[in-house]
Amino acid sequence: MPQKEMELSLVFPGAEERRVVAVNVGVMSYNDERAALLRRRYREAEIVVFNVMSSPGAGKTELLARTLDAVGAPSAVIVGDLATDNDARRLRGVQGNRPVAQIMTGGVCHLEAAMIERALAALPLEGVRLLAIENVGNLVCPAGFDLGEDFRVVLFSVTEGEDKPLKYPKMFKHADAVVVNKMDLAAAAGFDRSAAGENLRLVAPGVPVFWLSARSGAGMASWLEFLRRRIHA
Ligand SMILES: Nc1nc2c(ncn2[C@@H]2O[C@H](COP(=O)(O)OP(=O)(O)OP(=O)(O)O)[C@@H](O)[C@H]2O)c(=O)[nH]1
Ligand SMILES: [Mg+2]
Repeated sequence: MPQKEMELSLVFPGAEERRVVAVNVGVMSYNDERAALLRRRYREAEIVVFNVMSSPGAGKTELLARTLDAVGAPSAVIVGDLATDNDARRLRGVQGNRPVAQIMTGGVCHLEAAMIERALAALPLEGVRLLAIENVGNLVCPAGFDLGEDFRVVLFSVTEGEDKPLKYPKMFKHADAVVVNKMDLAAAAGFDRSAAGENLRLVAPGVPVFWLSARSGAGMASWLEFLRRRIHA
């Protein structure tokens, strides 16, 4: 987690000297403190938590809806969007009773630990073993904010191009698993799987990669197996 994002050199009107201001230090360390408390809280409740990140529309909600229905562990979801509760409604599960909290961030392009704390206050977690956090669709900002999660999953889809790991390295470098989604569209999109695999190896060597279609279900089995291993670890 970066402790200092950047330094700004400022000259204030009327001031004699130039001041160097470290921007983000306070914000980031406050977030890290809240995230550490969350991590402790998840441990005490014996809940496994993962944070799913991608660009808008890569398929986070589709993947989570399919995954949580199939994984075989009681689950809950916190989902962040700038506006609407569309995704929360999609994630309630086939019975419609999965605990889901929608965070509407207004203009904020990522989730922060304090937002998760507020969402948890209204989320019944009795008996829940797995908590999924769907972050705001964005391949940049969410990477910098620890949410106390056990592991991070980064998604990209075949229509976005093979070079996404090279262009957004911070996001991919900190991933514990990568999902390449919409493989049902790979041929139509002219997607080069080996180039994408090579780019991932360059940026995130050794990270497990799941090539799947959340829509058709192809490739879901090994992703589900990965999740089950994490739940029982
Ligand atoms: N063909 C195909 N379409 C998919 C797949 N996964 C998701 N989609 C479609 O892609 C669109 C976006 O999917 P979402 O699950 O809403 O994507 P998201 O990442 O949650 O989007 P935001 O929350 O807005 O960032 C929807 O129309 C999905 O049905 C897939 O594997 N194949
Ligand atoms: Mg979504």
